[in-house]
Amino acid sequence: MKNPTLQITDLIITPIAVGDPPLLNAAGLHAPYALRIIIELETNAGVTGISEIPGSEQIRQALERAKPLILGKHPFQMNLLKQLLTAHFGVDTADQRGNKPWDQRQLIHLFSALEVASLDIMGKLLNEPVVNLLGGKARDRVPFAAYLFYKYEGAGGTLGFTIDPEAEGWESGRQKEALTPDQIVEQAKSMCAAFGFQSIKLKGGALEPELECESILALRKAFGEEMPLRLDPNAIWSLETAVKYGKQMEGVLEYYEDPVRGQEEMAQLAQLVDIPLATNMCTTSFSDLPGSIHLSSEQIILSDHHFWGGLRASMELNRICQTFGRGFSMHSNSHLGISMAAMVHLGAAIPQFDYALDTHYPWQSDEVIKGGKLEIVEGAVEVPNGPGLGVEIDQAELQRLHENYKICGLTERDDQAAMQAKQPGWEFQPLRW
Ligand code: GKR
Ligand code: MG
Repeated sequence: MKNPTLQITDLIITPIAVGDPPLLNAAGLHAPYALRIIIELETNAGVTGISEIPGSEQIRQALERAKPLILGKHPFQMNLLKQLLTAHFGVDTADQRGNKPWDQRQLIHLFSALEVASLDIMGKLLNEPVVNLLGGKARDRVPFAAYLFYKYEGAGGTLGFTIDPEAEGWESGRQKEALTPDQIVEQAKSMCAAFGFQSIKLKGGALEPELECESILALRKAFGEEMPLRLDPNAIWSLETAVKYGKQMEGVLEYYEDPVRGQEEMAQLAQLVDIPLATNMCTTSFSDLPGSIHLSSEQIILSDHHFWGGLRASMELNRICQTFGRGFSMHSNSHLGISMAAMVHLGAAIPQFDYALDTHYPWQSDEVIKGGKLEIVEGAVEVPNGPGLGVEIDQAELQRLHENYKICGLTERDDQAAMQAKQPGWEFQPLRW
């Protein structure tokens, strides 16, 4: 159904702060709130498309600046919108990504925000789920992996770093300290019991490599050979360290995610350790792919529609991985149900599905969609059936989380500052061990 008069009439940008537990990573510690931005793209057809992206004041301001460029434009003409945005903001460069575990480039956030909302509008007008706009379902249920973190005790958000003594099940597991291999095994058991995950990823780069390797070996012992395991030190290990501990995890890890920094080191490591290497830090854009293929630096590329420019770009990435014999999976950051729905539509549509996808979803108890959190059953999420993304904003929750944002005092993700509040003088080191 073509509607030549369809126009964008408004872009509502709402920054929110979502309770997030004190999770440790290479860059420091998660603050009590994770920042997200919720987008509502209104049209003259009375249909509004929604999307969710990582929050940052810089990205929020960029969205505000993008607004006059896109008002009055057709919401399906993403190629034109991209041209306008690129002309205005200039292209993202590789070093804008930054050396932290997450991506800080500007344009990709804008594209993703607009493209997902545009697909949501399209789906709503056609009365079809987004997955059908991506070519239809290749599967009904999308498998995710348990995502374990070393952490301090506490739930984050309004609970700060304290615990809720009434909490039960995963709600209690979510709040517990995990700083030892045994505590990591306990966290894994609690998370897998609650959600039925059938793969496990451990966020590394937080504690001594020896301890992280011990945790992987303890997980293997506790869950047996059937449970695929992954470790992600977020590129702060030296080649020597990655080889030393990689050797101990050969035959144990399903994949080794970004142990070292940059394609050259990943390529060297690939020659020295017999574990497939995965990345969301060394190969992060289409322009990085030729180098990755040429050097054979990674065997698995971790997509993320927030960072690769949307759902259709991620479909293209999946096709390229298929063409060049590379595995494909998905990266995540702390997020809510709108992002989750988009990830599930994409995960259901990709022709090549190799590995359960990453998600931080169990760590966040807040939600911004009506009906509460999407269910994870037996480690998988069913594709929402409704039109578009199949999820709707709960406006009362959106306002509550926006109030959180206004009072929490955070405007950018800063894991180093959060860590310094616990350990004065702590500093992020791009090469730590
Ligand atoms: O949430 O702390 C975290 C992670 O470290 C995240 O920021 C990373 O981007 O999960 C991500 C990864 O796989 O590198
Ligand atoms: Mg990673």
